[in-house]
Amino acid sequence: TLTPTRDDKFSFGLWTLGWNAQDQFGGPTRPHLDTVEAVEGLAERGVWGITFHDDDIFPFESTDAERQHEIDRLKKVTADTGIVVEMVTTNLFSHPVFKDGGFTSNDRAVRRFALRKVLRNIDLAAELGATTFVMWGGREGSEYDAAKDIRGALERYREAVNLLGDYVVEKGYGLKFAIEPKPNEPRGDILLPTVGHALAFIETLERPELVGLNPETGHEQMAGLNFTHGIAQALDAGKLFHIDLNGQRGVKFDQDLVFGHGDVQNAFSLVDLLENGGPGGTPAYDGPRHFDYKPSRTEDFTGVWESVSANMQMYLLLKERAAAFRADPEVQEALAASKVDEVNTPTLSAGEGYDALIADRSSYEDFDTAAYFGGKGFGFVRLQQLAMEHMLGAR
Ligand code: GLT
Ligand code: MN
Ligand code: MN
Ligand code: MN
Repeated sequence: TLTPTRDDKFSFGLWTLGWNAQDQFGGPTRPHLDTVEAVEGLAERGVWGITFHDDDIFPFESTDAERQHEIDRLKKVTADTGIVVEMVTTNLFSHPVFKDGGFTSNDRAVRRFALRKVLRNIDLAAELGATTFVMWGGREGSEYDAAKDIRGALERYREAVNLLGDYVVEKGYGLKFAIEPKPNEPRGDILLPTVGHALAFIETLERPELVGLNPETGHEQMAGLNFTHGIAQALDAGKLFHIDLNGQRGVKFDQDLVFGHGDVQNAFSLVDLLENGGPGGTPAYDGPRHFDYKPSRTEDFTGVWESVSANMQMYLLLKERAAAFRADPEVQEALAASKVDEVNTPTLSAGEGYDALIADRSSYEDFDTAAYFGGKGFGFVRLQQLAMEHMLGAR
């Protein structure tokens, strides 16, 4: 069960394993990884899908012929391997022209250029059969409060997403958009920094139904937030359109570790939610299990491929552990003792309103808080210990 297959719907960004490991403090430690070699290696390892930015496939200033040549190579290798292009995104952050953002740069000409770059790549996404178009606005933000009118920038963000919505609807493309929040890095502060900020923004759009989220594990955890909680709220809002799985250890720079190599407890609860959190213990999310990580700078290509497999192994291990946790009668009993399922019972009875609640003396006047609870605890620690024992393979 720990051998990845296409049915697991694992997918990888080409910029992840393809990263040459250049960082702020030093040059690349690995050469460029060619698209064809990357896709073939992924296919051999049971991967189902890939994702990419325009600039991952053809360099920023490619001629039309160079661009088409690379697209043709990609089409051939996906056809040969059966790998699906499930998501496409646009690079609006690497080139210096985007130093103050793409959709929200103070410079209007840059914003018009950014929109054209995205529109062109939406055509490519549709042509390749992608169903999700991610928008990670890494350069949309500021370092200095006086330098950015945040409300104006949000207006421009909205103007951009509304225009892209018009475009896909009028072209009849089967694409939906997924906004990827991140609190900071590369900008000092990025717009739409968390799942919550992005959810609120989506509701201000002209076509909110076309726009959801692509939350990334590490990005929420960089803000000290609980990723599983964020995913649960995205599901509650019907906005979990896509996901970026990786690892992060606490509030610091974006580590992009292998999934599960960061906060493993939170990874366990996440996999449990995704796989078993739907009605009657069915999957709560049926989209791609997409990894957005970076093979550490210390690794050579052997290590790169080890890390590709490690992401999938961690996911499958946690899935297996979560299933064992759910199936354990002792866990079932502990869950019941902790009243975990009782939160699904509505607080009011059917047809009951505030008048009936106020008339119900047992709910207040006759509710003896001391006698009722009598110092009794919820037993959450025991439940957590059982979860840990399952997670560590001790049960
Ligand atoms: C970049 C970023 C990721 C985003 C990618 C999509 S690009 O690598 O760090 O989190 O998901 O634009
Ligand atoms: Mn990241
Ligand atoms: Mn990243
Ligand atoms: Mn990401």
